[in-house]
Amino acid sequence: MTKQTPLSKKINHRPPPPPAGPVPWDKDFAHKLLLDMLRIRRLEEKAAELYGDGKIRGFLHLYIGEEAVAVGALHALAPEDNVVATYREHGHALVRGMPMGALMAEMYGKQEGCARGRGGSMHLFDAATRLYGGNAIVGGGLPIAVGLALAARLQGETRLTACFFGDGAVAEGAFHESLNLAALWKLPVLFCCENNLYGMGTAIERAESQTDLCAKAASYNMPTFSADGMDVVAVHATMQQAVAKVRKDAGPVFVEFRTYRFCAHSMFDAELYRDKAEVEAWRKCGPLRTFTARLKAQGAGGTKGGKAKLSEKEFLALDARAQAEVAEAVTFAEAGTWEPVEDLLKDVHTPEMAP
Ligand SMILES: Cc1ncc(C[n+]2csc(CCOP(=O)(O)OP(=O)(O)O)c2C)c(N)n1
Repeated sequence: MTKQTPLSKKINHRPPPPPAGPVPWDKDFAHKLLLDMLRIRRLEEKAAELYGDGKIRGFLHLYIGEEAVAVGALHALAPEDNVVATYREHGHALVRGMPMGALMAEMYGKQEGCARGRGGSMHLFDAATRLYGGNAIVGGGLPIAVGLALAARLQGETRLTACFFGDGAVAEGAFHESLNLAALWKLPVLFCCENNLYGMGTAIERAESQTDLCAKAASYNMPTFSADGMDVVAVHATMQQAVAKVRKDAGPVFVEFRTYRFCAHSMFDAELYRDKAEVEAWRKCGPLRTFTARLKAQGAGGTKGGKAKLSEKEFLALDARAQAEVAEAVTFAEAGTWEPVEDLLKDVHTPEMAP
């Protein structure tokens, strides 16, 4: 830990008690969400390795530890809803339905990637699944989400727009402008804050005068919810309530998911701002670990429509599926092609400068 200036207000950085108790889902749904968490985890473990090998370059921000948020929340949306995310968006893209090969090829910079290899890890985009980015600008997605919701309103569509952003975005002007306008015009936006306690190396209490993010959002006159983002069951249930509220009132709602990233901010972060013991404590209540344990505690061999259960064999089979998908995605990306140099100015709208 480096020595830092005193804080205005100390907040609790300890993890919540690990989620416990029965999982109120049928087996198919529980396994589907577990598989999605495994797909994100295995994809990102591989991405970190590929980064070390120089196959993936530029910035890479891992979502490991936060998987329950994207998985629980996005499974509460309809396919026609819009999603806007941040640069930490591999999980959101996968759960929304982006093929893993297109995601991996994008990280490689190959033209078979979802954005022709021009965006990289931070700019995943997929019109087919209504994923409107991936955005490198902190808070940059919020005005886009409000615009998408306004467009839907003007076109007489009922879709809502879910916008994911970090706690770091809450100190940005774009956050305040977006919440204000969405509330004033009663636009159907679901503001989903992934509060992992840090914006890069800055703890939330060093950046926010008000660390109760729901209180902040409520000042814009909108309903708020807060959930344990380490518990996929709680995330899903809270998101379902929030979605229902947006659809019923056609106005914005703010949801805070209290979560934690297990890895460094990006691949260039020595992590001098937090104790190893703090990270270890959160890892112990990791979303994959606790959800798996809860399902296993319910026994093996659950049937469709019955109580969700999981045997070790079933867990290993799901994990093998996730790993096979990652291996296929790597093969796809490796076989991908570079955009020819003569195409590089295609779709660039700035006029060519005179020599
Ligand atoms: C407008 C802007 N300011 C600063 C940065 C540099 N920056 C990149 S990530 C980051 C921290 C954001 O933290 P948070 O929103 O909590 O998201 P997390 O990385 O924790 O998921 C900052 C300050 C940026 N990308 N955009």
